[in-house]
Amino acid sequence: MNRPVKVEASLACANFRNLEADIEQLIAGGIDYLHIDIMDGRFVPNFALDFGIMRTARELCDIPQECHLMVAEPERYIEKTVASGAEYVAIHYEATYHVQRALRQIRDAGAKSGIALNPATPITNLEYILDDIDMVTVMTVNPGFSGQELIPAMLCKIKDVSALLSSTGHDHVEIQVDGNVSFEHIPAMVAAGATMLVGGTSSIFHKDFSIGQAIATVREIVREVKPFQ
Ligand code: S6P
Ligand code: MG
Repeated sequence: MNRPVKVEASLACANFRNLEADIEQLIAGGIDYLHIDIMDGRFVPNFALDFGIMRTARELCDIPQECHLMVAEPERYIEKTVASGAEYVAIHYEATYHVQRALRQIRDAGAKSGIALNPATPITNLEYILDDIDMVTVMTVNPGFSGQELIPAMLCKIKDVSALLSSTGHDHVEIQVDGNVSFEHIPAMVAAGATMLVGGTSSIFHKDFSIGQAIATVREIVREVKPFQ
């Protein structure tokens, strides 16, 4: 798989005391997507962003938005998420009884469809929905919080998803990685096949770097990666 790697900023990790300043830096740094985490306090034990934040971000910039719904029964919110400006909507495999129908609903609403897998969810669950997805999100931590440690087995999972997509003629499906996408882990993630990198506190919003420096560093690291043979 040889596709340009997209660099994304996880908006939940931005400085909400001065969101506009962070967004200006993201624009200047040429970030590819804003990753919007929506949490309902039920599917995950936490709350995060909402449609209001999506609209605010749209008022501040044209950076495309990509929305990660960490909510139970996401089918209840798909149209609203798309209407709020999401180019991609990712739902969790574990969050609905009717995964395929919900994926269709995303496309019918006019967005690209993503399926997110919790760390323990096997990739065999993708087998019969490959034609219904534009993106697979490999959760490299358990969803719900930023600042967690990578689960090492997830590097193997990225590679397995990549092999599954290649062997079934679904190379166009993006592989997103979400959770502890750090400067240190990016080489292994990209070498394994990741094409969309969600950067939070461990890269794009790293406390020791400016946002501009962080984006440039991520791009530099990505350029150096040699794919697995
Ligand atoms: C986690 C959420 C993620 C985080 C991101 C934080 O539930 O889906 O998008 O916001 O992973 O990044 P980091 O670098 O702090 O792990
Ligand atoms: Mg996320």
